[in-house]
Formats: sequence, structure tokens, C-alpha cells
Amino acid sequence: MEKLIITAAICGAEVTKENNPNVPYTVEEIGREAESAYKAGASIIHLHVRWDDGTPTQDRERFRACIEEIRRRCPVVIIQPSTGGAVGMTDEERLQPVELLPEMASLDCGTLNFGGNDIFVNTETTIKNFAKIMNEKGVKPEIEVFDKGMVDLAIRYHKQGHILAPMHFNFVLGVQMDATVRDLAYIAHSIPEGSTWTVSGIGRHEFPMAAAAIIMGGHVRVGFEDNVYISKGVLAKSNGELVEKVVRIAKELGREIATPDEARRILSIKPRC
Ligand code: KMH
Ligand code: ZN
Repeated sequence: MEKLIITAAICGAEVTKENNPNVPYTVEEIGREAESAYKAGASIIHLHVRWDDGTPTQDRERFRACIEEIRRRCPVVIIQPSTGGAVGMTDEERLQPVELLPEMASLDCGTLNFGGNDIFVNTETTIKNFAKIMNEKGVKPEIEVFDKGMVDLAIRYHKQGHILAPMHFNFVLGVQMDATVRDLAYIAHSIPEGSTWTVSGIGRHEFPMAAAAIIMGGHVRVGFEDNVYISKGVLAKSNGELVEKVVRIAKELGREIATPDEARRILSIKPRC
């Protein structure tokens, strides 16, 4: 089995300091949280950024400042900006961090309900355009799928030449599709041979889905974007604490942790010079 790639989604766009006071907003806080996750064993930082008051933004210069701060603290970690941003943002807003030529970026492969009246819109035109720009710039997409239909859509777009192999999927379970071992097994068996996958279990599903992925040979995402608790009713002190828990589970189950360079090899990411 390959070593385990741990991604830390340190910030997100929806969770706030009211949910957990340790959710980072400022450049310094984002750097601190990325460093805590990296030191604990994360090789990828899935990155959203905020203004100092907590408002989510896809502003290119804010991303630049946060990426520089993360690079200063952990030069080798893989930084994966979000192109999902927050519900309601335009495609142009969302694409801004890709201009900074990160090694990876998220690519959301479908539209879904996002609570209340919110709809997270990803039309066919959006997905194909985002994929085209990422291909042109040599940015490896992490294909975000919230249900099995989005896997099918990604495979269709791959066959049409829009999304390149080897594909790397993130199964976000517990929003639209259930976060059960049955559903994880179903979706993990639906991706093409040679693809890789990670799972993000939302809320209380974070660690059970992590344990399942560790056993199944997949990879794991944790972090405040998905879950703010270290155990039932106990807020996590940092993203690093969430990563440490995954590392402990993996060690108990005999799975080694990948370094960023090992993650680059597993995901076929060409390092930037
Ligand atoms: N905040 C969500 C609307 C991504 O990062 O690509 C979108 C999201 C997915 O978090
Ligand atoms: Zn995200």
C-alpha cells in the first residue's frame, strides 16, 4: 500500500471563530495553522483565505500573502488553493489563485445544495473552463466530488479530453452523499484504474472515514473546513491536533505517512522550480 497522504483543510469558507476560536482568518493565523498541520504530518494544505474580519475571499493578492507566509514556515509543503471559494462567487473571482501557479488546486465537479437556500454552482462550462486553465498552467486538479454522479461526470470530461489522467479525487462525504463505509467503498470503486483518492468526512464523520480510507488504501483530508472537533463535544486546539489524530490511527493500523515529496510522486505532481 502507498504511504498515506494527509491533506489539511485549515480554514474553509463557511466555518467561523464562533464555531471554533482557532479557525484562522489573518495571514499570520493561516500560516500558524498550516505550520501546525505540516509539523503533525500533513503534506498538502487545502487553502481558502479570509480577510482579517473572517470574510472569505479569493483575492489573488491575499492568496499570495498567505502562500508566502506558509512557504516561509514550511517551504516543502504542497499548497492547494481552493477554486470553489464561497457560495455565490463568480468564476473569475474563484480562479484568481490559479494565476499564482500553485502545484495543485481544487476542481469542483458538479452543482449541489449547500444548506438552506445556498446552491454551490458548478456548470459544465465552469468545470471545463477551470480544467482547461489548470491544464494550461500545469496545475494538478484535485477533483472534488460530493456524490457518485460527479465521479461519472469527471470521467466523461476526462474521456472528452478536458480532465487529464492520472486523476486525483476528493470524496466529500456527509454533505450530499452519506458518509458510510458502504458508500465510500462504492464511490472508491467507481474511479478509473490509476486514479488516486482521498476522503473528507464532514463533521462527526471525519475520523471514521479517515480510518476507513487508511484501511482501504485511500488518502485522508481533515481540518477545520470539514470539522472543528477533536472528539465529541471537544473543540480541536489546532489543525495540527486533527492531523495528529489521523497519524495515530494510521500508525496503529500500520500505514506510514507520506512526506510532501512522496505525495508529489504518488499524485504525479511535477514540482515547480
Ligand atoms: N466552500 C465551498 C462552497 C473547494 O474548496 O473547492 C466550496 C469548497 C470546495 O470548499
Ligand atoms: Zn475547500
